[in-house]
Amino acid sequence: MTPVAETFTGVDLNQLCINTIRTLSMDAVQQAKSGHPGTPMALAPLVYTLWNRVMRFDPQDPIWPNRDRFVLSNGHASMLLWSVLHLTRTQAVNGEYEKLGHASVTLEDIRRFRQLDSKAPGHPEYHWVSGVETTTGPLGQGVATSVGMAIAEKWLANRYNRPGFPIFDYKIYTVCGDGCMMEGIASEAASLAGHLGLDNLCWIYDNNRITIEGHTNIAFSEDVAVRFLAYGWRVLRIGDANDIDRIEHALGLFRKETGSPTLIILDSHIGYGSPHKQDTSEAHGEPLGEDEIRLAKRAYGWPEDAKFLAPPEVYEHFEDGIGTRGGNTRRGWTKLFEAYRAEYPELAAEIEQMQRRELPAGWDRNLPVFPADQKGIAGREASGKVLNVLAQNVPWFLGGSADLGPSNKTLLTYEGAGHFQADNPAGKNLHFGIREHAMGAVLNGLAISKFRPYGATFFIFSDYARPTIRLSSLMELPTLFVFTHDAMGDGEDGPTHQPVEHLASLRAIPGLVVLRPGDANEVVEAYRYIMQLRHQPAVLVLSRQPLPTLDRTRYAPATGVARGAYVLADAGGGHPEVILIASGSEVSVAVDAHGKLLAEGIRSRVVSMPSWDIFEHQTQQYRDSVLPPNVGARVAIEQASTFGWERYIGPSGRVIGMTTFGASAPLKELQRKFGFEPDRLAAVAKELLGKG
Ligand SMILES: Cc1ncc(C[n+]2csc(CCOP(=O)(O)OP(=O)(O)O)c2C)c(N)n1
Ligand SMILES: [Mg+2]
Repeated sequence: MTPVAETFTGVDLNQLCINTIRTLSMDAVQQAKSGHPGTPMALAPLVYTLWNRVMRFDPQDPIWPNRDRFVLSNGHASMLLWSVLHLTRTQAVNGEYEKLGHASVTLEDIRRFRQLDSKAPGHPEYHWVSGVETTTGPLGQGVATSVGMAIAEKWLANRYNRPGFPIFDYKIYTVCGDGCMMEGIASEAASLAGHLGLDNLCWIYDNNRITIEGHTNIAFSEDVAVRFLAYGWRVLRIGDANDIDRIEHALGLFRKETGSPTLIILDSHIGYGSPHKQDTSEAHGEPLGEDEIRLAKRAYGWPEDAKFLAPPEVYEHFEDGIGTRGGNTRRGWTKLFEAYRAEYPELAAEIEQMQRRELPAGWDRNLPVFPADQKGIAGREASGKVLNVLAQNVPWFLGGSADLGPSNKTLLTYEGAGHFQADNPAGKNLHFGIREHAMGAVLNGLAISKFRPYGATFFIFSDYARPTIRLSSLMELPTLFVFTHDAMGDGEDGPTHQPVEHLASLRAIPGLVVLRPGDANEVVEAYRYIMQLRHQPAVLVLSRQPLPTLDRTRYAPATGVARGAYVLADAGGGHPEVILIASGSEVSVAVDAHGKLLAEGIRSRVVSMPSWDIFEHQTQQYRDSVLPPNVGARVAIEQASTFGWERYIGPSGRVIGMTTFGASAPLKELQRKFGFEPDRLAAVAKELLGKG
C-alpha cells in the first residue's frame, strides 16, 4: 500500500478530496480504455463543495424522503458520481427500498468502471446504482427530469407540511453542460420551470465551451444568461470553477431565493490540470494516456505513479462533512416525522404508503362499469371518467396534457381538483403546455418522487415524448402515458395525425406495457391493471371515436385485459377453425365479422388482444388456450403497421393493417379504403379456409 498518510500530511483537505475525485476519474477511464475524464477533472471542485458543504443528503440512507436531490445531467461525466458516492460511503438499497448493509459503489467497482456488473457503469443508471437519482446520458434528460422533481417537492410540501412541521423542504441540484443547454428538451423544461417559479431548483451549467466536435463557437453562440433571464430564472455566474468559496456562496444564494429557479453559470476548463489536453475536445471522451495522466497528477501535486489512490483522510473528511451534516439532518427529520405522525397520523400514513409505492385502501372504489351499448363511448371518454375517479381515490395520482386536455379528456373536473401553478401547488391538473418532450421527463421526475403521474397527447405525438418513455422503462418507473386519437380515427386531419408505426415501435421497448383497449370496460380494466404496476411504465392507446360497449353477458368479461389477450367470443364447443385477433377499435369489427362467419357455419373465435406485452408474460398453457397451436388459420386486424404481427398469426395467417401512411378523409372512407371492415375481415378468414 502507498504510505498515504505520510504523502499527504499538511495538504489542504479540500484540495485532497478534489484531487482524489480527479485522479480516480482519470485512472478509471484509462483502465477502461473508454470514458470521459475531462469534465470530472473540471467539476471536481463543484461536486466536492456541493456534496460536502451544502447538500442535505445522508450517505447512510440514500432514500430518505426529504434528502436534497443531485442530478448529473451531463451523464457522460459519471465518474464524478461514482467517485463521490464511493468517497461518501453511500449505502446500497434494493428495489424494495431495503438497506443492504454494504456500499453502493466500491473502489473495486471504480477499478472495473464500464465493465459488466460493475456498479460504476458508463452512465448513471437509476435502477442499478443506489444514490443515482435519475438515469442520464441522453443529453437534456436530466435537466428536464429535475423539473418534475421540483414540481413534486412543491406539491408534497403544500400537501403535507404543517406549522412547525416542514416535512418536505428539499432542493434539487442539477449539473449540466453545453450539450444539455443545446438540446430542445432543456428549453421546454426551463421555460416550464420559469413559468412555475420553481425556486427549489438549481441548474449548474458547466460553461466549458467544449463539446465533441471542438469549441462551441462552431454551433452555439447564444447568450445563455439572457435566455434564462427571459425564462424567468435567476442567473448567477462564477468565473472560476476552482473557487470553492464562490461556489458555496452562489449555492447559498440559491437556497435563499424565492419565486424563481436559479441557473449558475460556471466557467470551467475541461481537462483541468492536463498540460496538453486542457480546454480541448480531446479531454472530453477519451483516456488521457498514461504519460499525460502522470503530468496531470504532477500538476495536482499527486504521486505520479499511484493509481486508484483514495487516501483515508478523504473518507474521513467526507464523513466529517456530508456524513455528519446529512446524518444529523436525517435523524432530526426522523424525530420530527415521529411527532408529526402523532399529530397527523393519516397524513403520515399517506407519506409512508406513497414512499413504498403502495396504493391507498379503496383506490379502485367507484370505478365505472359501462352498460352494453351498440353506439358506445370513445376510449378517451371512458378514460376521462376513470381518471376522475382515480385522482379522487389516490392523492398522489395526478397529471395533465400537452395542451390537449379537452381532446384527450384528461382534465380532472371534480370539485377541488385545481390547477397546478406557482400560486396553487395543490393543483392536480398539470398543464405542460405544448412541450411533449419535457412532459415525459417531468412525468419521470414525478414518478421518481413516488407519484403516480400521467401525461397525455395525441398518439401521433408520442414520437415527441419517445426518448422519455424509453427512459421510463429503463428506470423501471410506473409512469402513465395516455395517448388518444389512436389510429385512422383522426380522419380528416390526415396522415400527419394518423399513427402507423407507433404501436410497433412502442411494443419494441423492453418492459413497457402498451395497452390498446377495445371498449369502455376494457379501458377500466386497463387502468386497474396499470395502477397495480410498481416498476413498469404504461402507455394507454385510446380511440377518439365511440366504440360499441360490448355486452359482457354475451361475451367474456373485460377482466381478461389483465392477461393481455383473451377469448372474447368463440365457436360453439370451443373448437375454432379460424381465429380473429384484434385490438382497440378493431375488436368490434372482429365481433361483427365473427357473427357473419358463424351465420355461414364457420367456427370462428375472436381474441381481444389489448396488450402483447402482458400476453407474453402469461404461461405457455394459457397462451396456447387462447391461440391453440393447431389452428393455423388466423387473421389479425389492427389500424397500425403490420410489423410484428407474424408472431401471432404464424406462417399461414394474414394481417389486415397498414403498410402505407393514411390519408385525409372521413373515417368511414378510410375504413373502406384500408379494409378495416367486418366484410373484408370475414372474406379474408374464408380465403384462409379455402372457402372464399
Ligand atoms: C441526446 C444526445 N445526443 C448526443 C449524445 C452524444 N454526446 C455525449 S457527450 C456529447 C457532447 C457533450 O458536450 P458537453 O455537454 O459540453 O459536455 P463536455 O464535453 O463539456 O463534458 C455528445 C454529443 C448524447 N449523449 N445525447
Ligand atoms: Mg462542454
